[in-house]
Amino acid sequence: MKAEQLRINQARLLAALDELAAIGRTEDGSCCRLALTDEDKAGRDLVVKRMRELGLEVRIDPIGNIFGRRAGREDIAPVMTGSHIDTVRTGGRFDGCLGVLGGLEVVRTLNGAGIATRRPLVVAVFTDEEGARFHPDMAGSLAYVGGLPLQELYDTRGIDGKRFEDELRRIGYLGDAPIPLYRPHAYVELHIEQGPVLDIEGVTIGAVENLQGISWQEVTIVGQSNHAGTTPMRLRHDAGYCAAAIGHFLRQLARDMGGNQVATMGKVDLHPNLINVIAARAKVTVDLRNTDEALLKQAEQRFAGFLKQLAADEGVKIETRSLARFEPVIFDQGVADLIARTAQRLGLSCRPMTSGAGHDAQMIARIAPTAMIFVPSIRGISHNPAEDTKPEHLAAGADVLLHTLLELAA
Ligand code: HGY
Ligand code: MN
Ligand code: MN
Repeated sequence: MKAEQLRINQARLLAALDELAAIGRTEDGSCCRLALTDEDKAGRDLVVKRMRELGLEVRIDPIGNIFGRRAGREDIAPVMTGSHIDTVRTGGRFDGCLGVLGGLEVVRTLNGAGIATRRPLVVAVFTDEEGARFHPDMAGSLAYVGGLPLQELYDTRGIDGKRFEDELRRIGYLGDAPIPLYRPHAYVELHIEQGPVLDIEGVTIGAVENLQGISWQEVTIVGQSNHAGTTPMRLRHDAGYCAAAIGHFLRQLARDMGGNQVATMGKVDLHPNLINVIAARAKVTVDLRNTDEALLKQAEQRFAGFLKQLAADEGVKIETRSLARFEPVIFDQGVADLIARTAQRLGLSCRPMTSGAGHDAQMIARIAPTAMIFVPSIRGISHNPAEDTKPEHLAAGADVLLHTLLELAA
């Protein structure tokens, strides 16, 4: 069969996605494989096994990043694809996994057709993309490109207090490959959109040209615990109220700024967290994002000003700690155009996209020409067990990946 007639096998791809989704499934149907947990290990073990069955040379680096390499006719810089298989606590079946298993389905299709490529192909699984347990997000790919010193990553404590290096060693994925093992000729990542745009517009493929900036911080408020019944309102230093005020301010801030500004208070921990005690302490996380760096900075500054005023008004101490800060990323226009041309050649509707979510591609873009392929998320739902994408869209995304990689590896 001629290369351009090649298509991936949809049933095989769906079966591979279901097989991985079963690992770490919780009773509400979520995929829960937080980075470096036993569930993450089980997912890694499965993917490594499938890579070996496909004849890929499997290498693991000291960050726990996994690489499956398919030899090319020439031993030169490879074309790389991949993503992550760690999840948030309420993960869906496709976030990250589609990029990894889509890459393996491309390999399976090429093996079946006996097609050799000039350049080697590499399918990568990057460690701790979600950053939900060990901040920041995209930690594995960030360290891979030298944006985060290895020792700093190793000493990072998770939200459960465990050390990154100890957990990586415990699950047996502290490898010895050099960092970076490969400087790819190009990198293309297939991922669900996780937003509503493609679904609402009825478009099948997104050629992702850029990705918004991300600012994560942890805010610690220290007030004074006191009796909920006897303490007059004017004498309170209520950390619980301050946490609520922060959530309200963030919503107002995003509304006032409009445009692409988004703001989320995702995690709230109160101490002592009891009905009749004014909270002594509160720890909240703040996720600010914007496609425009100057506006993201403005959002951060307005938030900092609000915290200062809140501390003065409430007589509490407020400290912030940055957990992640990534500027907006422009992907390689040539690779994005190739994705769009490939989609058109395959008769698929396509439109340029901006990514609202962070992805490993934004880090690999620092060392290689990079872009992403999006497929629709039904109702834009993600980080939620209801995350869903039509089977034909999953297959369409993998077909665009197949032909984009073939062209880049020629
Ligand atoms: O946070 C993100 O955007 C990604 O899901 N890690
Ligand atoms: Mn993802
Ligand atoms: Mn995610």
